[in-house]
Amino acid sequence: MELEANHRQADPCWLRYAPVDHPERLAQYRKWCKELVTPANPSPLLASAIFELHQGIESMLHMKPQCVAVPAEAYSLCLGVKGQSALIDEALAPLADASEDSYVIRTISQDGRKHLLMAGVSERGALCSAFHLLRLMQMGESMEVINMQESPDNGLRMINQWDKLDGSIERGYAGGSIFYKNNEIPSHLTRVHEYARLLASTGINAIAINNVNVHERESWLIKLPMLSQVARIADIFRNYGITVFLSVNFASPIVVGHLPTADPLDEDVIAWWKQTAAEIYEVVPDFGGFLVKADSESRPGPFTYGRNHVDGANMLAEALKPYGGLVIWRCFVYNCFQDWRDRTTDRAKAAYDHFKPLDGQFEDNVILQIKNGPIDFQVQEPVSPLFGTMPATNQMLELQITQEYTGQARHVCYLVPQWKEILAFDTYAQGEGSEVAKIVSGSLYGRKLGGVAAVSNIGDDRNWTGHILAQANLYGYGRLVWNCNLSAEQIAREWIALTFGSGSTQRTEVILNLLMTSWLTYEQYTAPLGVGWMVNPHHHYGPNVDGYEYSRWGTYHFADRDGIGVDRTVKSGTGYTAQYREPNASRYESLETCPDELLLFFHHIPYTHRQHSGKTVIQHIYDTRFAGAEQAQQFLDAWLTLEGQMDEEAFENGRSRLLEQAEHAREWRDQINTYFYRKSGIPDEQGRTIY
Ligand code: GCV
Repeated sequence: MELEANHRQADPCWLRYAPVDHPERLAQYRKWCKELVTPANPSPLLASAIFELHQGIESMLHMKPQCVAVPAEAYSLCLGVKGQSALIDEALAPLADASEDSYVIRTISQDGRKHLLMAGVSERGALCSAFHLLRLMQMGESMEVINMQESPDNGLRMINQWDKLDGSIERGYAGGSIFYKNNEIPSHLTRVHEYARLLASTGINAIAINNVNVHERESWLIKLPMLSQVARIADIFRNYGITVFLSVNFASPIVVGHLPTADPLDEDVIAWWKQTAAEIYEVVPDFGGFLVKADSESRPGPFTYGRNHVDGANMLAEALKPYGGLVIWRCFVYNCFQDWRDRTTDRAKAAYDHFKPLDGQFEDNVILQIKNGPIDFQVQEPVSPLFGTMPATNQMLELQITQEYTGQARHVCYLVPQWKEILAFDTYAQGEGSEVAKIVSGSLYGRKLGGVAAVSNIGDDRNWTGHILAQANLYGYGRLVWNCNLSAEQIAREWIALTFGSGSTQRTEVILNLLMTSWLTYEQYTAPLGVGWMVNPHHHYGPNVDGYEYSRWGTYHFADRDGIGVDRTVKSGTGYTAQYREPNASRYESLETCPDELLLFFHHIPYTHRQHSGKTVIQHIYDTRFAGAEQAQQFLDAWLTLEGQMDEEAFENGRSRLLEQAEHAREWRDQINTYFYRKSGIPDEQGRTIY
């Protein structure tokens, strides 16, 4: 009952479907929406599309469309899937070679009647088209003449939940899990249903529903009776075109199966996984597959048995293959106990070193999931050099929507601009124009499987994401991985219009400016020039210059009285720059060409070194810390001008979070400036107070 009550109040986010108040638009929309032509016996997935159209239209237009099999009105909406009617097939003709989630939205005239067709190559495509039309209506677009076709850029558009069975969420900052409470899957899953709607409306088609750190309790999700509970979740997501995956413990044969080993080459282990896969597909016939974190941060893996990651991944892949299941194998593999004092050991090098030599050896249904950077979702780090270096292996990108290192839903940090930069990064894998976007979509090497996954930022908070503005990251992620060419601003504008309405230009501009400058601002008052971390160990929130949790070997950033930064050059450092192809390798290797924002990631330099901007490093640190803290205060001031322009709860949420951010940014500024002033002994040129 408690969960139901909580559900009733859940924020509809970008699906609020506010009543249309523009009289002309209202009249036009009502004209088109009197009638909804649908198949007589829709499948559950199409039924979701119909439900969404009904709900949206009723809420926006205060009218109920008539559901009919044959149009009778002069104007009608018409929802369908390939093969359903000549009309639909004709509309879909331009998408003959397009992927299955593609769709068209098109107005046509036939027999003196006008139809607005929403036609999907698949049922999922049809659902996406319905959400697209509703989005256009929410944004006040005309329905008179529409002619658009959409195909997703990425096959897998995935969400990773880091939810644990006890109801907590690793790196979750918006309350508890909506999937688990007190070591069970609750009887009411209404929030899960709402979540499926939110995700599907942005184009998401896959979700792993438990944390990649799979401990003993979570290991049992793959077996009955827990599996039948997983099936309830899969039923909900299936109706919204989203396939469910589970994270698995590599040592499950021991933990769950009571075998003496989890050696991937052991006959009993192989048989155990095959049997387990068979059981899973009995209960969840369209199960997506396994997500695996192995040999990383104390999680078990094939190394324990002297095997490699091909042995581990392929053994699971063989078990899933008969059912069309996938193994998504994470490349976040590094030894957190390594001693880096000799300056050749480098955590950043680990993923490439482990995986590059294995190219071409993985089964076709294995995809390697690679974090965007070589370290760990820092506010600024280079793109992982592993992208594009394994032409004969499926690769996908892993992003983090939850803001582990970027303010944890207490600071605003709109991450779409960062993700755009990552996707646009040219790896030169096949010469110029070999961007990460093309590698992970599979198009560069003509691979069928690929995509993007991201760690979710939702919890059971009423507004889902803790900070109201963090909803933009969840929305933006879905939209961007569907269409990587959308700009960060375009996505932000959409989100603002859908969430707050498009009525007030001033409100739109204030929120837009805040979102668009937030990543840079956050970078300005936290760790400088790509050096990373500087957060409190373990929980990763708040300033702590030496705070890296694995700092037992001394400061990871090597700051002393003369300089700072990690020398990752071939010439004198860890040699990491050699993992890039040319011209990236030389660009990062040379101090002359290394981009300023990554200077300390790649080079150890004196505080007096002059950047391309002409400023010394120490002066840059001081100036940007002051500017960032100042900007955070301006975010708050700007937000305060919006009082009365949105519901009180949203306003108050933004106000209190931005107030905390402004105060916290000053603390960041002071701690970092003080640290470097004391280390370097060089005063601020402008004589500002540094404690
Ligand atoms: C799920 C970082 C995070 C961990 C996370 C890990 C991973 O180390 O701090 O919480 O574990 O990344 O991505 O596996």
